[in-house]
Amino acid sequence: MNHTHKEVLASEVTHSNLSHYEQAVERFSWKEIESHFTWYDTGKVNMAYEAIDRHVAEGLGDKTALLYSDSSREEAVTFAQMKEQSDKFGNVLRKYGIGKGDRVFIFMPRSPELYVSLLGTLKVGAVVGPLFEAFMETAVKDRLEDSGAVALITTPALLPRVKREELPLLKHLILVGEDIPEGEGLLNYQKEMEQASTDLQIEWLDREDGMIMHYTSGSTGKPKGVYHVQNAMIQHYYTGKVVLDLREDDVYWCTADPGWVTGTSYGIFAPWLNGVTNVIRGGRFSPQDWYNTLAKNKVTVWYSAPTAFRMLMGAGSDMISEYDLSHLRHVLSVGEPLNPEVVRWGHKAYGQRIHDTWWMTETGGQLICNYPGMAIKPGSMGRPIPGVKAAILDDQGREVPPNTMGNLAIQTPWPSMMRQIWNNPAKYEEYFRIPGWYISGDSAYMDEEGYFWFQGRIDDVINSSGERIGPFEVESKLVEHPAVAEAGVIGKPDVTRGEIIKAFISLREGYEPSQELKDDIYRFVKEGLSAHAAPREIEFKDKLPKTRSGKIMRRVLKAWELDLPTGDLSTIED
Ligand code: 6R9
Repeated sequence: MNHTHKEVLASEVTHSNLSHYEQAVERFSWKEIESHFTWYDTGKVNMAYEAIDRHVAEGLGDKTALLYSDSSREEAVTFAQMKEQSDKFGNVLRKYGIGKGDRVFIFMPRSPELYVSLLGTLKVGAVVGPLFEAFMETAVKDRLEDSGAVALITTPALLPRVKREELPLLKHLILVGEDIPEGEGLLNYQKEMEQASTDLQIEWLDREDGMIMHYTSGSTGKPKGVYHVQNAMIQHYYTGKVVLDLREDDVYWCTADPGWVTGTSYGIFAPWLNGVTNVIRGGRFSPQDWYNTLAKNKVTVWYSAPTAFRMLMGAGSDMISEYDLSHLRHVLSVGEPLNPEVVRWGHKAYGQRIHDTWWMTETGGQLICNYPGMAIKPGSMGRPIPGVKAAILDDQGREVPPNTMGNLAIQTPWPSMMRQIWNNPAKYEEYFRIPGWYISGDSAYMDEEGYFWFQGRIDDVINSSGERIGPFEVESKLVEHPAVAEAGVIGKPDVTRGEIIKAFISLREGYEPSQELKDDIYRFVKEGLSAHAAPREIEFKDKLPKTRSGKIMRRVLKAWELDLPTGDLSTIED
């Protein structure tokens, strides 16, 4: 395979840019970045201190940390208020004996309380686990059970999705909102906060102590608990500077929910480690709402995702003139391949080049990026940031020549690299099976100028609207439906969402294919697992292609779907 990519966005390709990059790489030292932190001298660390308290100590207490809004609420929280609130929340947790190393999960829609409780959890040294609000019963239970969470912060509306009787370790539920039910283990956030002292002794930690867990999907098995440690803050801080280009007076908006890694690494940590004002908008996506959020808050740096940009592109350029977006200085994207067409459209529509960035839940922070001052080649994820070496390896771990597709790999370690898959050391080892390298599971190639080009996933993981969905989790839910005998799930290409979930299903005796049945199965997954994991397309089949060992061959399903040759069928059942 040979690719030549001549196209580069106007006026940005100069050799001085490239040599600027080489120089940055030359000069780079992670040690130098570390010297920014207070713990450089003390050796003891706490993310919440560096993100919030430190700025108060340095006289920025009155600066706005959080600019929150949704359709019914608007609030500005200063760094000093954020410190005080999170200190209080830390004391609430301490009162119930929760501390260092305990897992505390958060399951609620975005709100100032979500951010306060996340920071307060970190302050007592507990490991925080944010869960996306759309998760239903099974998804919530699997994650709380695997992590052994002892406390959950949630809302009365979401409480019915928490199967407490099946979660013996989950002792405390802290409920945020109105009409808080009473009962054993149920705590009222507001009441607890009213009684809590603002005087908190922060839990000082080692750099390798736990900080946050995000569950993410692989191609087999249940979701994996990706475990990150305090040390990750080096990467969050640094990439906030050089990739997000954050400066003191910036107003920054990351559109991701904290239930996904982008919503914490870049929705919480990077902006606050850099002391900038962080915009959080609750509620659902609409083009008007988003443009209004940008205009009203005078957002300068905006981090979003290809699906959102595609939807904005679909809504047309005309409406943009109704909003004052003149404050925008820097726009970035992550989560899925960013189509060259979208980059070109963004350039015209916003006068901004959309900077693609590549990284994963497991990597904890950005690794391959387009960053300010760099020539953008639309369709490319960019180049490894200084301090990071990426390569394309064949299956034996040998680097392949430029323009050859292979495994996208990162040389180990880097500061925000995951340190564990919770309860699953074997899974963890799989990523590092080639000594000295982390194998991402993505395939890509590198061109002669060191730019990386995404090609696809090597496994069966589905990426719908930037959210990673493991086919196994969906298939497991599907077979719980009384009509479903077997199910195989694939990602089907979709113009807006990147991929949608398509399920191939064989029915049990006595059930007949029908539209009603499809609707019912869709609802079953939506209500049992989550809306984003529900199959928007279902096809009934008498039989599914399986290996002799009984594994459903998703690649055959995919080939059927895309009208491609089915490839090697030597392991198929019959
Ligand atoms: C941060 C985040 C990771 C997977 C990753 C890849 C895909 C992310 C991308 C991209 C093409 C980009 N991905 N960024 N694909 N271009 N710029 O998204 O983490 O949810 O764990 O997803 O997403 O396939 O392996 P996560």
